[in-house]
Amino acid sequence: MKKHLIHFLSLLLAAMGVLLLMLTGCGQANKSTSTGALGSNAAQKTYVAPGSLDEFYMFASGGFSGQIGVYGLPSGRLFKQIPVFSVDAEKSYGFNEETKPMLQTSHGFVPWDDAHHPALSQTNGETDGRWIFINGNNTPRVARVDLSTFETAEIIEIPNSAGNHSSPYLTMNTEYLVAGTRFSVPIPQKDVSISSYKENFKGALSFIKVDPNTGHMNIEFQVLMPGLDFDLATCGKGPSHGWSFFTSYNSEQKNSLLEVNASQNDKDFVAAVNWKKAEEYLKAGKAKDFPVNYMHNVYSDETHMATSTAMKSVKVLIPSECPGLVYLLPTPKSPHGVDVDPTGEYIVCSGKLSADITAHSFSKLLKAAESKDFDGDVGGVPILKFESVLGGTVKEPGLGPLHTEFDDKGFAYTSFFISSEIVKWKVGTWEVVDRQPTFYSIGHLCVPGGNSMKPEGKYVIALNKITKDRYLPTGPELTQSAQLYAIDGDKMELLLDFPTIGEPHYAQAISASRVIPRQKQFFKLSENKHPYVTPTEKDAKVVREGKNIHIYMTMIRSHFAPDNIEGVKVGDKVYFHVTNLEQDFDVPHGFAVMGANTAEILVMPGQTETLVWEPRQEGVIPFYCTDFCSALHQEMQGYVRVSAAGSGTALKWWLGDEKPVQ
Ligand code: RUQ
Ligand code: CUA
Repeated sequence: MKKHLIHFLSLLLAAMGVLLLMLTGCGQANKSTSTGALGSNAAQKTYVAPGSLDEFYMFASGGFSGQIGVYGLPSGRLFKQIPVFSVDAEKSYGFNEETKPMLQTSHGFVPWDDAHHPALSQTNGETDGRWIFINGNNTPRVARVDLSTFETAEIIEIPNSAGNHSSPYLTMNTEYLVAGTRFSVPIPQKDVSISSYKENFKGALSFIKVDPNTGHMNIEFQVLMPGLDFDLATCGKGPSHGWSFFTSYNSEQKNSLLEVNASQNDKDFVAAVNWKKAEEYLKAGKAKDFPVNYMHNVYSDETHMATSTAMKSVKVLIPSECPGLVYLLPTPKSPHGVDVDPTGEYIVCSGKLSADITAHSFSKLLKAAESKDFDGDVGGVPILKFESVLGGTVKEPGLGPLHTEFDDKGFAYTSFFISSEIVKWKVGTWEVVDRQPTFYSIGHLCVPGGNSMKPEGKYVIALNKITKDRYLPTGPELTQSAQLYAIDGDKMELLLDFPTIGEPHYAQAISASRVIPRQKQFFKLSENKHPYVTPTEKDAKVVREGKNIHIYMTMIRSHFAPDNIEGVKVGDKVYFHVTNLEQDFDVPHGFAVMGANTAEILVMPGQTETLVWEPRQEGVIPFYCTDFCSALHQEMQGYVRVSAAGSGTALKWWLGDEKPVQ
């Protein structure tokens, strides 16, 4: 019976595979790689022997998971999930008192977002291993993760935005990151008919300044564009440094049935913004202050707490009042990715509905702008003539181009969603030199440093939308997945499939050697400025303030201090402020108490975290360490006595044979 079922399942899977190949059109390409991972020494090339380290880190967005997954390459091993926009019970992110402010927005506490595009910080056009930024798509936000701790250090909300999709993309020295709105909306928001789209809706492009030392973000200005849908973006480098480029669709400016109505025009636009010019206009006082509401949340490694600040205004530049600030480049057709090649000259656009890949020339753009080679305008933003800015075309490379990255040898790699493949072509000659199928329906791809001036090359990683028959089935939802290809030879070679957490919309990778030297191993206890720190066991205490009880507790292998507490009453609010006294690498302790309506806390060495518990029943309630920290981890436990609301039980606490303190 079981055997039959398995046989039936495998037939079904095979049939699904065939069907999918027909649907995605990758059947043809499939033939050309019957070798691939099977026919070569692929296993050797991805084998990282036990105890050895990977050569690269890869940071993949989790899409609807809201987080970042950290993987090693070439092994594809998952190291960590960094909580960014979504609460994470494992690390207590968004559950403990310290990190709750990170998820504050002008809409209140928003415990989830849709994270798409990680961006590694760069210095001189090269990835530097300091920070990684990522967008929250739904409630517009940008986050910065510190790569010394692999923790989210800052989240800034973006006002006047609705769908923070074309974000975050960095300039070559991380001076700015840009964030374009996917949905145009009334700015300022107001109650109008949706069908007044053309007259009332606008799209804001935000320029967020990044402090070169601290990484702190600050919305420097916004450019108020006509009502388009801004999709993805990139920033210039080398000669084009000082400019940013945003793809857009819906040049038709429709507000319903976009799959048809926004696919009418042959060409949509790339908006080219001269941000150095914008800085001049700012200085000249050309910006208008718009009243807005947004939150700016910063986590401190000194206080081990996040703070949330309400912001009230933003500077806005209006293109029609700022000549030379922004131009529109006609671009075939509903472009998704826009990517500047490592020389900074070509702006490569992947038109989802275009047969070709179009590259604009930056030097031609400058000339066309200078000679006012215009072809009309949209809402006061001049359109440059297509022919005047065209740099080159890759003719009919595949179906559904989405995104392009570059290697260190002058080649480009473009993902094709519909034909489910990666196509390698030469920048400048525009000839296709290789193609490999992906399994299946690739979205974005990633070459280590592939959007910088100095790509590291070696691999391209496909970030796929569909896996179907590639993995063991796991119910209705199958794993999402990435595929690793070697690109150091003339031909790309498929080496490895590996599953990912959430949907990896995009990933960036970097040599591990650029990240490892910055690693923090523990937090110095002597520098802990948490308001409820307990620096030694002697300082442990319990303080009642009305109905609030603050427990200053420590943890060290393998006990809590105090571990017996009495005098808590039903109706109290108990704050366990727990400090991990360890001063060594990789020794977190956890803390959980029965019936708490929140997650455990997982406290790093030298850190303080707070768990809030509101006991509802009388009794003696245990708590314990959740992280297996020593041979006596299981003994790392304690009790809280909970008395009735009106009882006279005195507050007291102790550890071992100590006399109770009261
Ligand atoms: S993205 S593939 Cu192209 Cu934000 Cu999802
Ligand atoms: Cu501490 Cu287990």
